[in-house]
Amino acid sequence: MSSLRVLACSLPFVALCSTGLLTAQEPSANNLISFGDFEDDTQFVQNGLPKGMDTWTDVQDRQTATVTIAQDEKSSGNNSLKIERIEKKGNMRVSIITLEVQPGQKYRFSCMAKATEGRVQIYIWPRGNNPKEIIKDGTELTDFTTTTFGGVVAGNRLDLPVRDAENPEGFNKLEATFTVPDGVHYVSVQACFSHTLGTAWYDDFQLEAVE
Ligand SMILES: [Ca+2]
Repeated sequence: MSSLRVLACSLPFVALCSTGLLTAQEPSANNLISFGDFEDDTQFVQNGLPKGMDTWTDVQDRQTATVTIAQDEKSSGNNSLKIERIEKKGNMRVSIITLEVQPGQKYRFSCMAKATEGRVQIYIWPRGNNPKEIIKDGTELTDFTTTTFGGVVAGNRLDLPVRDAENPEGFNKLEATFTVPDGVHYVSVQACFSHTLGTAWYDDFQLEAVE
């Protein structure tokens, strides 16, 4: 009898897990990224992407991926950012936006991401007084750490190999905290999906100052 009761109680929890609802994150009122959920159609003015977003690839002579705002998979609302690889070779990064930050302040970054293979990656590039110039002297974010299951950090990059993810078939939360080093006044956030075939989706970008 008691085991039946336990089973009955656990069923709704299992149902929630299987739909991925438990992995969604609550929007933060202090989010510095204004269109991180990709739901504001009025922002989609640049190549179909939100204003301020741009793509970058190290294979300059041809396109190795397509980048769109898509509706087929999403963590919130109707839309997500979709990177679909055409070729295995090379990087494809999408710059979300450049944001002003305060030296010495701690920040928490998070987003939701899924991919059919390979790894989803986030770069957080430090910038100095010029928001358009990436610091190229090896400056790294201070105490850059992740709490994401299966996630690893290297330099200014957060990686989640799909095979190591808590939910390999669905969206996973990528989360990291860091402190802004002296001399850094801006960061640019990039979603990256590289050196693989397949498709990745990103949604619900957040960056907020924390205590
Ligand atoms: Ca969304």
